[in-house]
Amino acid sequence: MSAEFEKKVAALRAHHEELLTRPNTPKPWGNGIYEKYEHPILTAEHTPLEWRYDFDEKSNPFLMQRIMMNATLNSGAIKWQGRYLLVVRVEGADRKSFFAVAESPNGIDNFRFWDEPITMPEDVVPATNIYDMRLTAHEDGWIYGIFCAERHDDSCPSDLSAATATAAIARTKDLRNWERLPDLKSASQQRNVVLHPEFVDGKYALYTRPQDGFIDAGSGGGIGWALVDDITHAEVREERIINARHYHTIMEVKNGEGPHPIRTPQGWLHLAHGVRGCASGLRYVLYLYMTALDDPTRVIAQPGGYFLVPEGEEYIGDVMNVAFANGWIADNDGRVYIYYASSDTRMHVATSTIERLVDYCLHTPADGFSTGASVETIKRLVEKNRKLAGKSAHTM
Ligand code: M1P
Repeated sequence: MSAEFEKKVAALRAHHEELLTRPNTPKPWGNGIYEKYEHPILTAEHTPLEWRYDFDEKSNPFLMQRIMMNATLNSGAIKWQGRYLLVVRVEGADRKSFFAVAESPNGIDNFRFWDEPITMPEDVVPATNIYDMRLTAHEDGWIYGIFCAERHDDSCPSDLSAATATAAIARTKDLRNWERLPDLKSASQQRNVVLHPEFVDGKYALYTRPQDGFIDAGSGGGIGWALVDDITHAEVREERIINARHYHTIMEVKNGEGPHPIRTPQGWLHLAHGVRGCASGLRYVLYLYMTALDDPTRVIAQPGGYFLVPEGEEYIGDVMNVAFANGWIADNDGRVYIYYASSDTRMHVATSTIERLVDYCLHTPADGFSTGASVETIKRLVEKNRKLAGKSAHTM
C-alpha cells in the first residue's frame, strides 16, 4: 500500500470513528413528555466502511465508495443481554432495503453496526424488497421479526410501480441466525403487522393493517387485530379494527401500529403512526393510545392529535415530512427509549418514562373531532388556570 493511500485510509477511519463515538445530549426546552436529542443516532454514514469501500489499493486506487448507502431508517428495537439493539432498515443507493443490527451500550449514542447485514432466508416466492421489522420477544421463547415483503404485482405486467405488500415472519434466538416462516396469509395486502408479546386466549395475537393496495389503506379502516392458532402457518381468518381512522385527524388517510405495546400497570401502551394528506404530500406523525390489560383490543385512552412530529432538519430527507417508529425499549428502571426515523432517512432517539407516557395518555384531552370541541377544551384549561391563579393570588 502506498504511503499516500495509507494516509487517506487512516483519515477516513478516524473521521468515521469520530462520528460513531460522538456523544448525544438532550435538546433543551422539549414538551415535558419526552426529550429529543441533538444528533441522529444512525445515518447512512454510520454504516461500516467495510460495506462501502474496497480497501485494496490495486482494485480501488482512488479510494472510492464502491457500494453507497442511502439511508438508515425504520428500526425494530430490543434490549438483549444488557445491550440496546436495533434491527435497522438500511437502504443502499440501489433502493434495496436490508436488515442490519446496530448496538449501543446506553441506547442513546455510540451505536455501532455488527460486521455484516442479516441474511434473511426467503419465503417460497422471493421478495424484491424487505423492510420495517417489528421485534417481539414472545412468551413462547422466540424473538420474532415481522416485516414487510414487497414484490412486483404481476397481475399488472405493464405497470412497473405496481407492487404488493405482505407481512413476512421470521424468528431467531440470537438475532444472527433467522428461521423464515411462511408469510402471513390474509385476504388483503398487509403492512405494519406486529406480534403481541403474550398469548391471548392461547393464541398468537397480531396487530394488522389491512390495505386495499400497496399504498392505499382505502377501505382498510385502521389498525386491526387477528388471532392466529399456529404462527408457523399464520393466517388472518377474522380481523377487526381496534383503532380506527377519522375524518380531519392526524390519521385521516392511514395509520399503523408501531412496535408491540408495552405492558404498564394502567394498561397496554401503544405507539403508532398516523398519516394525513396535505398540499405537499403525506404527513406522517406518531401518536400514543392505551388499551385494557385484560383486553388489548379495548381502547381506554387516546390523546387527541400527535405525540411526535418531524421538526427542523427532521423534515428533510428522501420522503419529506415523515416521522415513523417501529421500535422502542422499556427499561427496568421505567425509562423508555423511542426510536424514530425522520423523513425515511435517519434514525433518532427520544427518551421518556412509563410514568410520563401513561400520564400523557390518561390526561391529554381526546380529539373532539371539531373546532368547536377543541376551543371548549382549551377554554376549560384556561378557566382552571384562572381559578388556580386567583386562588394563589388570594393565598399570597
Ligand atoms: O414513506 C413513509 C412510510 O410509508 C409507508 O408507511 P405505511 O405503511 O403507513 O404506508 C412505509 O413504506 C414506511 O416504510 C415509510 O416510512
